[in-house]
Amino acid sequence: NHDPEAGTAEPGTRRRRGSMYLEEETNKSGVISCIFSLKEEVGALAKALRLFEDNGINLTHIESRPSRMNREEYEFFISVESSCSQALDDVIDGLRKEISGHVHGLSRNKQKDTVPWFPNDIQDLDRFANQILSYGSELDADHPGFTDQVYRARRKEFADIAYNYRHGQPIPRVEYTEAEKETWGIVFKELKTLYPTHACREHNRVFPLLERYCGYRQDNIPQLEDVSRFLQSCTGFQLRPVAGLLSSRDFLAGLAFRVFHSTQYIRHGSKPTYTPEPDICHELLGHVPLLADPSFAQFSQEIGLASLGAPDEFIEKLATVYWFTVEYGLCKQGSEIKAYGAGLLSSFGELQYSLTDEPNMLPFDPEKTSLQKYPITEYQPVYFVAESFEDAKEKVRKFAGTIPRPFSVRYNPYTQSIEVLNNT
Ligand code: HBI
Ligand code: NLE
Ligand code: FE
Repeated sequence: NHDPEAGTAEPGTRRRRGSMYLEEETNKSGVISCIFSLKEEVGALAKALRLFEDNGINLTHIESRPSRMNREEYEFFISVESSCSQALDDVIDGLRKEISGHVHGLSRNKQKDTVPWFPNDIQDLDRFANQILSYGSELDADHPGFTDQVYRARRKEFADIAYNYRHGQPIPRVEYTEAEKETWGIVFKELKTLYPTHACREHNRVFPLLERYCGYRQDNIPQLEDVSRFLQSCTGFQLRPVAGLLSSRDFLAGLAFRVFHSTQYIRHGSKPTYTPEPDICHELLGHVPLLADPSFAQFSQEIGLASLGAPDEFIEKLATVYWFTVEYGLCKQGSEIKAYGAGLLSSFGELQYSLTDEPNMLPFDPEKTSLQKYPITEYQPVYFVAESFEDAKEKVRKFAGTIPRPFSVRYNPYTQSIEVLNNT
């Protein structure tokens, strides 16, 4: 033992030193403790400890307890000096190969080891209702509706519907005002002229069905409840009213359950061809047609599943991938490039702009795309072009595999809950 203090330290002192280590960054993984279990037999512990000796590791703590998972096993909890952390990683690998029981490394930095909370059950989504980031009923000062008292009061009504909504309830129907219907009418009419040339084939395939079954018309704003039922019959996706922007983590988590958080209010009538925030035009004209497509629905859910319990840095990357696909994606179809991103399909102005030679077009590659910075209140300077939906899905799946998460997840549609797998 080369620690000059180790031999003389009182138990109390030791604990204080332990907490100092908490703030110390010495290596990548930061593992300084581990738990391993061994079959109860002669020499088992000695064999395991030899691995530590061979790697020159000085143990500072060891204790044992009967395993609660397996009656024939004992669990050993050991700690090492933080300078041995790198070597401990090797020993943990060695233990995994050589012993019959399981091994679990513990990081000294608690923060690193903690998995962020995520909804396990579809009803858990009720907890997001009042975690709106901005807007909601509080419009930012640069919003066109900021000084419009009528518009503000109306936004509050919509926010209240969303706050009071609980999973399983029908989405309350809204009687839209003449002014609101007029705004919808302009957006609807103009976009419809662009879809045949600018929208991807999946969007164009579903759109007539929405006109037939869901009341998509220039003079009618469809009801979320009707659209949600239609979607459920196509892909199992359902809509859930939301008061405004959710955090990326919350928003993506909904997708894991095939729940799409949808605003119900409409943009301010002064600027129908582009608004930076989602509104009912964006949800119904941009998102809904693609959520009715099985392949795209699966793509969306996979992004959601990848986000559950992921570290913040990864959520940011995933949100960026979402941004450049689901919101602003372009896609090759035949010899042409078409829009499948909802932010494009709901903005007459940007949809036109996106297929001119003004913006930059780069090939979609999650590794690179996830690092691209983007503005949220103006037309995108850069778009990423996918080879096809299937190709984008495959690439995102690979990318999601790089997520540092000590478990994997699967959605059980029968119970509408998340199953957590190989969680050791
Ligand atoms: N919240 N309500 C709502 N609607 C969105 O489309 C939305 C969101 N939060 C974040 C978000 N979109 C994306 O920009 C990504 O961060 C996931
Ligand atoms: N810019 C889009 C529109 O005007 O419909 C909305 C984008 C929401 C992310
Ligand atoms: Fe959107």
